[in-house]
Amino acid sequence: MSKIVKLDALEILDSRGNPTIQVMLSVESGRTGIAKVPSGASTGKNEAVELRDGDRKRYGGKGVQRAVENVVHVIQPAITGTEVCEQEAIDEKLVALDGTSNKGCLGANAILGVSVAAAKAAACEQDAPFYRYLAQREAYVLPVPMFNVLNGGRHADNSLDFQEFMIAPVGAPSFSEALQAASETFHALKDILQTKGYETSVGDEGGFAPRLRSNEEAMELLGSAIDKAGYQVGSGIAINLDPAASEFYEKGSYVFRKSDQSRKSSSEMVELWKEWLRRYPEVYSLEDGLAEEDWDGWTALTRELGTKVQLVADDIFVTNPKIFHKGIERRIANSILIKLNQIGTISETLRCIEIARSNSYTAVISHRSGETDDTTIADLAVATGVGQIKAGSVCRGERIAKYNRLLEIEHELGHRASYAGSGVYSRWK
Ligand code: 2PG
Ligand code: MG
Repeated sequence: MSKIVKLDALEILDSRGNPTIQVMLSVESGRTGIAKVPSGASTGKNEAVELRDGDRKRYGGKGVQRAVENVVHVIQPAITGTEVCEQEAIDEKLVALDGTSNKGCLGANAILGVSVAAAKAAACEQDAPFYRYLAQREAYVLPVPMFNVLNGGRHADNSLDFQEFMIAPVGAPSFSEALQAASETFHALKDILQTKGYETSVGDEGGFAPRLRSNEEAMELLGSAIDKAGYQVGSGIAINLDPAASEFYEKGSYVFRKSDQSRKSSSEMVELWKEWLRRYPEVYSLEDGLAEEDWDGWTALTRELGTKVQLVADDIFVTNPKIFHKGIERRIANSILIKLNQIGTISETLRCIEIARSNSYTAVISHRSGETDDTTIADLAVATGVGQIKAGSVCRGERIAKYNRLLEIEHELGHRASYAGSGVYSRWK
């Protein structure tokens, strides 16, 4: 047992060069936990509030000095003396201290930094790796990684309306072989893009961001890359999508502004997805196929496709237990995307995963498009055993940090580690 004795915080930069917060929390024994908070671009409207200074003279208003001050001057006095291993008590205190329903007072960035730094310090106190501190298990499952190798939407300045085209090596025997398959496919894709005269610069999540003619062309290129790398499209490497449809939803219609300017109603979008899944059976997971406001559309989409494909709710549920419950009542989706900073504490994040489990929803642990070298989500994926993670492409240090951490965990666990693999995939076919 060890009590929290000190909190410190500082403004650092994320992978887009924007400010974010780092929190350091120390306990009586002198041990410290450090957390660096990520930041999204295609954010859901109901996400917990990321507190920014709004002072245009610094970082275009994106500074986080107020969040830093909240950690040092408001949160520190309130949680000093609390047992570091009592995560729920710490998180409850943080939520109560903030006092709002969206963490808009202290900032979810400040709160999450403290929540995660506390958990990290507690793990250190117990001399346990972080995943083992979060959940003690006999055997651990390494997640199927979804690599976002073609970026569009808000994450890239190109002609793709859909945000993420991901490859998921479901057929690999182990996590390390999944990573290898993804890397080989990524490089095969690069060769193909070069041969076709496309640019090979990368977007925010490390995927290529070429000016392709259409979303369909992206699917074809991925199929060719998987093939060129020597893997089976579908059974070896599946293709997953996050079109992030909230981003192109305007006044009740879906408008394809980056490509052909066409417009679709909600029911036409449901038809589009039915057609896509017929045409591309290698897709087992579709995230945010519809917008966060389009609840009726989501119910219709789930009715039509919910037994055929994993329908992941990101913007619409925003890792919020209350909203998730409402969504379950409305029969929306069959999977939830888990992003710590959408809700702001470890305890509420774990609660969402529990709700998913007890309602037969799957869960996918996720990074944000603005990241740091923090690897919390890798440990969280292994601790919870959800079997799926998305942490960007096989490129850019802040993405690779998560995958390398998973390699480290796999190595450390040896035979006690299994790989989720096609078990995830076959459930949806
Ligand atoms: C998403 C995420 C992460 P952002 O939409 O799922 O890939 O993007 O962090 O910009 O919300
Ligand atoms: Mg998303």
